[in-house]
Amino acid sequence: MPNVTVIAKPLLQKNDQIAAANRRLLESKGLVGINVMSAPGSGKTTLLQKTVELLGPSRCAVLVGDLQTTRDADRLAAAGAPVVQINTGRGCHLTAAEVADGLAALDLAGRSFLFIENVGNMVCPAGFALGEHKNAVLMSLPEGDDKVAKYPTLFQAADVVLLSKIDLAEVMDFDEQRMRDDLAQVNSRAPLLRISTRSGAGLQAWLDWVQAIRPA
Ligand SMILES: Nc1nc2c(ncn2[C@@H]2O[C@H](COP(=O)(O)OP(=O)(O)O)[C@@H](O)[C@H]2O)c(=O)[nH]1
Ligand SMILES: [Mg+2]
Repeated sequence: MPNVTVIAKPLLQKNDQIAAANRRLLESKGLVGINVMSAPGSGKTTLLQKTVELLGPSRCAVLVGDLQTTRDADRLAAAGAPVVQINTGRGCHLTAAEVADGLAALDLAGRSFLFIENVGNMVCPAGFALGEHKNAVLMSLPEGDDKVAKYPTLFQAADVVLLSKIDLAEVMDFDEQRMRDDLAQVNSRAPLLRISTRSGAGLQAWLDWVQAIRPA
């Protein structure tokens, strides 16, 4: 299948070049970038709302990708940070070029953290670098304990895994040890943080992880 290789490789190379330029831009302005990925509904926007509030809106900027609507941008703007919503139409993930356009529309001066909420999807986002320094992958407890095993590529890309909505543990059948065993098979370096934006559990550990990020 040489044609597939010939076509796909330059596309990914181009994306990687733009991602590298995005990373340089962030570093020149003193920011670290965090790419937040998960299935739709895992709690990305809610976590970023809390994160912006707790870190301080003046330290943060946010890009958010969805196929349609500005609903997430509206929620994140209410938390006080500058936000750009990227509508991908049919696109199941953000690209580095879309992030470059988003960065151009954000005032990054004096800020420390760029959070990128990727399009909700457990497959496509992990294949496209955006210029981030770290990848945060959420999975929520109601999604079921088999998701790491079923979607390993997403979890392989993670620098941290957030098990979200742990306040629902009592009402769900979720075998956490099974999920941890699956994670150990695909990614032994990413810490697993148990969080709930509802109860506040684990949020300090997440903030500590974010604030420890340094450009590579
Ligand atoms: N019980 C519970 N619900 C949550 C938690 N975090 C988010 N949710 C709910 O999950 C739904 C999806 O959250 P959202 O942040 O929009 O997810 P996203 O699609 O990944 O951005 C919303 O109804 C949230 O209120 C949590 O920690 N516990
Ligand atoms: Mg969202």
